[in-house]
Amino acid sequence: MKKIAVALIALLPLAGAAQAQTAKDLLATLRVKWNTPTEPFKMIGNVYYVGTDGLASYLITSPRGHILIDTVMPESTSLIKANIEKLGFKITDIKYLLNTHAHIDHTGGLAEMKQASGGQLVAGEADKPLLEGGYYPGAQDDDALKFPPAKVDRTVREGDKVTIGDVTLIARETPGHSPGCTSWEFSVKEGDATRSVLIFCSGTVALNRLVGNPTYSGIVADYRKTFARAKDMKVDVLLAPHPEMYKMAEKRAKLSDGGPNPFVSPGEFNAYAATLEKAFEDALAKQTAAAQEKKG
Ligand code: 4NZ
Ligand code: ZN
Repeated sequence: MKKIAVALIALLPLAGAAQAQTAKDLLATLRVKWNTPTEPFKMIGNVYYVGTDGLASYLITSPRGHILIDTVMPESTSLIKANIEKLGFKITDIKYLLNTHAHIDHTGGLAEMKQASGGQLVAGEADKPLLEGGYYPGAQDDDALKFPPAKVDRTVREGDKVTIGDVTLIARETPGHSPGCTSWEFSVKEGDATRSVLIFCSGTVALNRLVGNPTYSGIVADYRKTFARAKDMKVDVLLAPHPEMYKMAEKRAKLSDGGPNPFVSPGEFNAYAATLEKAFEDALAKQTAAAQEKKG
């Protein structure tokens, strides 16, 4: 994990061909954990983890059909399918496929899952061209980051709802990590309690260029808008596309019958977003300094 973080940071000042090569090397390292299987399990209420050891995918079930949020790398779609079936659910009962953001590690199986389930793909409006083109924003010709394109059936903006039976998910615009980065908010019943869940899109800088030739125009303002909003969002259960973002493994190990649900962690999202904001401002300062140095 440390090695990966260092690699991501080291990557930031690079541009063009050098960056493409590094993304490829980085991907080769990340792919190992990203493609390692893990047992699917019930997290809370009607929310199930059906991802891999290193990448999340969530199944939200209802008697009227299910919602799948994100897939993983293109080569690991069979792991997601097997996990869903292992839990006793049917792929063909998936009515909606939702996406947090259009990056290969979360979209790789969308086209295949659409085909297999017959479900409708719903995503943030600004990510539609990326999903339908199968490329990383600002890196159209980087083969390492390409994924199978998937047709978006419905785009969402702030406050739009996706409903199936008694389950309603609300789209929250949290742009920056990708232009259409969409977090999904909903509530679950846990005994007598109702908990608010947020599947946060992401707020890391990762491969994004913030200055000079930015990944997309307006990226800096978008990140800042997201961090500002995060401050007053009330979230009981934080979930995200990368399981380490909310210490999934640690919490999973604490799951027990009758005990408090370890995924209930009010305030964790706000604290996590504050660390992301700091990391973003640090990365912005570094990228700005590197760009100035290059100019001379
Ligand atoms: S992400 C790679 N989704 O921004 C791709 O965390 C996407 C990410 C990280 C790393 N990559 O290709 O190495
Ligand atoms: Zn991403």
